[in-house]
Amino acid sequence: MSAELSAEIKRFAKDAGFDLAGITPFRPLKEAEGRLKRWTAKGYHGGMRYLENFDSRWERLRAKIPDAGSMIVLGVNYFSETGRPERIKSSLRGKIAKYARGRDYHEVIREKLKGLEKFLKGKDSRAQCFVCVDTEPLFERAYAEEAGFGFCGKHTNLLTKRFGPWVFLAEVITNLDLYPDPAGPAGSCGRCRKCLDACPTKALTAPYQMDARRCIAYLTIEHKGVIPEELRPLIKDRVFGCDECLKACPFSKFAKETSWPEFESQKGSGPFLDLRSLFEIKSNRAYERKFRGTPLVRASRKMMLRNAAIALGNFGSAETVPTLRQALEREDALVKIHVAWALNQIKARNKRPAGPE
Ligand code: B12
Repeated sequence: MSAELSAEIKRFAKDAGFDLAGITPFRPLKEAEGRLKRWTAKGYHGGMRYLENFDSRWERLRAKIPDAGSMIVLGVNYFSETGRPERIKSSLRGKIAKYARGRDYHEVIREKLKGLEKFLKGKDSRAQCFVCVDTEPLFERAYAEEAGFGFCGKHTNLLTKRFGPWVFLAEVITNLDLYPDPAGPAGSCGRCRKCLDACPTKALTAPYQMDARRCIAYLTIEHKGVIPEELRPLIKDRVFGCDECLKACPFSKFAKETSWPEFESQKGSGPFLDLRSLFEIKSNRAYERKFRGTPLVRASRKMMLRNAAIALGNFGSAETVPTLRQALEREDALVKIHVAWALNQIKARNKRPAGPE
């Protein structure tokens, strides 16, 4: 086991721009697996069926490098407050969660991980590596805890003392025999319940327990069907993801501007989309072209129009009626259902006598 090589790898990762780097054994995490099974048994994962096949996916991952025993865990601070002055009228703005405002982190981080892989192979020609970011069957937050990054908060996200919760996680699995870092001192949220109280849809049903079927991130990005009517008003103007539990977290005081230019707002869609102009995107291809290289392509055009219709319904502004009426004629069933709901909301809002809410 090489302590020297391990230190060198972490230095290289930091020089390459990673904000956090640590090493932990690559091994199954039985406790987290048990939690995942209990979670999916309750149906809390909604339509994210891939979370049900953890065991077979894990076996396939292990088979890629049968003698892998180490994992290099990386963290990237993505918090960004920079941006261009907002030109979209406030009643037409659909909000994007912070993680999705710049370039697609999967692509950006994978590219950097490849650099790390090259470095490892240069150090030892027998080195085999597999790079992961988000999509592999790994409990990324639990491994990050083990690598000493911090601890899991009641909102279920990893909290770090250097950047708060605003970090992406990524890993390199390798057969190099590396020296593991000690897990950080056990942290705790104590009695704090700010994230649970702040969740607009009460998706955090208990500390460390999320019912994804109510989470705005799930509903706007992963869920492909109709959004339950009772949740629509609570979504407000959020069209892609949600940050409320993280913003309410006291650890957000540790947030600092990212040093990754790719995650600055001006490199992607930015913090807001013009809801009306989304309806001018007429084909899936045009949608993909417009948002290529950003996380927004994770949602399809019709999912985004569904989300936009909900936001317009919540704004209740009569000026968007012509756009919505046109969509009611042209779009398919999923969009229509939400557009019809939005038109009803606008009608109800504009019938009410003027005056304070
Ligand atoms: C599925 C998924 C989602 C789902 C479900 C979220 C969830 N909480 O599981 C949805 C779509 C809702 C989602 C939303 C978001 N996600 Co997401 N998501 C994932 C994914 C792909 C898998 C997560 C998973 O395995 N869930 C399964 C269940 C069983 O996990 P769990 O119940 O939360 O249990 C874990 C912890 O809570 C903890 N735990 C559970 N119980 C207990 C009890 C105690 C006492 C303790 C101490 C700990 C603890 O241990 C478990 C194992 O780690 C990961 C990537 C990955 N491969 O890990 C990204 C990931 C978790 N997501 C991420 C991000 C950024 C987000 C959003 C912030 C995006 C946004 N702004 O819209 C939101 C945050 C919402 C939230 N509060 O979680 C980051 C989080 C980084 C971080 N700092 O933690 C990850 C790691 C992706 C990445 N590579 O960076 N996500």
